[in-house]
Amino acid sequence: MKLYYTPHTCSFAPHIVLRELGIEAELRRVRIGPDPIVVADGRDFRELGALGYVPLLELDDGRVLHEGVSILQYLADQHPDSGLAPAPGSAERIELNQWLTFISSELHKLFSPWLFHPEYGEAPARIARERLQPRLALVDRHLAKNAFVLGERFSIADAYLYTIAGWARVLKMDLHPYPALDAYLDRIGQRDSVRDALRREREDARAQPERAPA
Ligand SMILES: N[C@@H](CCC(=O)N[C@@H](CS)C(=O)NCC(=O)O)C(=O)O
Repeated sequence: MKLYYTPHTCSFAPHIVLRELGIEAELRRVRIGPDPIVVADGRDFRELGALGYVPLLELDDGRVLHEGVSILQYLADQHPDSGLAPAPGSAERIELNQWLTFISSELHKLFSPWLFHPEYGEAPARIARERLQPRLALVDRHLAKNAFVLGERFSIADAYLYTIAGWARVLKMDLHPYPALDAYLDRIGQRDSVRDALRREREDARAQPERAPA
């Protein structure tokens, strides 16, 4: 199995889940942007994913999975005993789906033009700052009452929320209005899976310097 990833991006969520599951996937670093490449061999990354987005998960049978939310669910569903996702069809699974969709459409896609597309100018930052406030407040209210997104237990939604909401810190947003979210980011950041994934991405970057674009 190969995870196509870029440091500091949403691909960190499936990487956390791989570490939670103890799966030794190969890491394939991608330089995203207008001419995305697989760093190891300089291959045009759009040969694998038309939009040039990470994450992609290449399975051992050659299938390539895209869309972070489905990759997270694929990994969890392959290992139902992990408890990383409730059983398909259950009420808890619907709750998980709601949260994954919320994180993807209401948080991730507000942050990402701001974070990854400086060519769009100031507008994405202004719009994101404004629209993120009520969304982060909603998350904060939920985390004030729940240790994890689904309550008492870590799930794939936490891997995703930690990754995306963590961008607020990268972008130096003031998190004082969201103390429960702030504490949650500290808490999840201490998990072995998160620290291990971070360490592996750093080691990979050191071991595999980027080639100049062809
Ligand atoms: N719909 C995709 C979006 C993934 C996505 O936005 N990936 C970002 C990094 S967080 C990316 O690769 N951006 C490259 C670009 O915008 O060119 C998913 O949810 O997996």
